[in-house]
Amino acid sequence: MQEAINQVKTELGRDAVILQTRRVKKGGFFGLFAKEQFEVMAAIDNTQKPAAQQPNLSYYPTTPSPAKTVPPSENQEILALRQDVSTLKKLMEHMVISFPGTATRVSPLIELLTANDIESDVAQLLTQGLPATFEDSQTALLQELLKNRISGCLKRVEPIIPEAGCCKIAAFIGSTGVGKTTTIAKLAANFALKEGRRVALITADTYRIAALEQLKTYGDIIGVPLDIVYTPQELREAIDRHRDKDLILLDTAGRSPKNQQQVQELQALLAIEPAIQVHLVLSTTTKYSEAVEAVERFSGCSPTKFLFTKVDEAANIGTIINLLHRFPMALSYITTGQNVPDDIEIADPQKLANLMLRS
Ligand SMILES: Nc1nc2c(ncn2[C@@H]2O[C@H](COP(=O)(O)OP(=O)(O)O)[C@@H](O)[C@H]2O)c(=O)[nH]1
Ligand SMILES: [Mg+2]
Repeated sequence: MQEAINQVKTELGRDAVILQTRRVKKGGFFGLFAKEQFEVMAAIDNTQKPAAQQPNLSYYPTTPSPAKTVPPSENQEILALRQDVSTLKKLMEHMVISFPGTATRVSPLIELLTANDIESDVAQLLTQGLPATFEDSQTALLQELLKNRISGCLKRVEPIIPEAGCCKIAAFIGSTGVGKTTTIAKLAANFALKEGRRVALITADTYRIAALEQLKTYGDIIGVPLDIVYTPQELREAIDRHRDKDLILLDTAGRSPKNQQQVQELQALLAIEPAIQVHLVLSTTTKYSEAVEAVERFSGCSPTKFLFTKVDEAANIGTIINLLHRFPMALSYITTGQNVPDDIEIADPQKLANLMLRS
């Protein structure tokens, strides 16, 4: 709070009068994971100040004529905002007048969300405060509002950001066949060939020869080294060998989340280096209940990011918001096909929200 008040003093000067201070919860999933923030309302009496002492005259006008003093771009923004507010006001008035007492019907908005496999508790949260019934002409506007709410829930995006002189290590874990190895090949090709980063691959997927050969082939084509490790100690040594790289991508065996022993082995492997960022790879074609099971089983490996594959094959991607609601982690990438290296993108909340509301 003291910091907020100091900020007010810096911005408005020592004469600013604090009118009100309060703690507010902002962001999060409609209050569920909200962060506490401080709000300070302050005012400044400009009329008492001699004009000469007001360097920021355009922002603190002494006369009530904003047209003259507010910069034109700001003026337009204010006008646009006013217009938005008045449209919304009209819309809300209309809703209340036209549809009294009809709140018991299932909202078409909730129907739209659940048709896209968004769980009903999540759908309820997303539609909080929105009318249950409305005219067709208002559908587009309300859907837009929903999309904004959805993208707000997906806004924690954390892709891999290599830094020169700092060896980033990213591990990819998840069930067999979700697309870990293919995703690693896409990332390696993009970082090494398009961005000119120094990349090394390490694989701990030694269960199947075919899996080893798959990554070896990609490594050879991209021109990056591949190390094969069987034990945590070997992983330690391989990481140390590649300290000079910008990025190490670590592939893991497609453990079955049902096999707890395999997951524990993986946990022991990843535990040797705390700097490893762990991406939990899930296919968007997986049923929500199975995806939940996978997240719970792999939780011992401390993943911090979701990476969703096969968005091109999924009938809908409601699972993404369902999972984020239940497990508040970041999103890293989504993959959209089998092509290496093109079919991968940094997760884009707005784009995902659009996809999520396919009707
Ligand atoms: N349609 C589609 N297929 C994918 C995608 N990512 C991976 N695959 C395919 O899924 C299969 C399994 O991929 P792989 O990388 O071997 O999975 P891993 O067992 O998790 O390493 C392969 O046939 C891939 O081509 C994707 O985004 N879309
Ligand atoms: Mg693999």
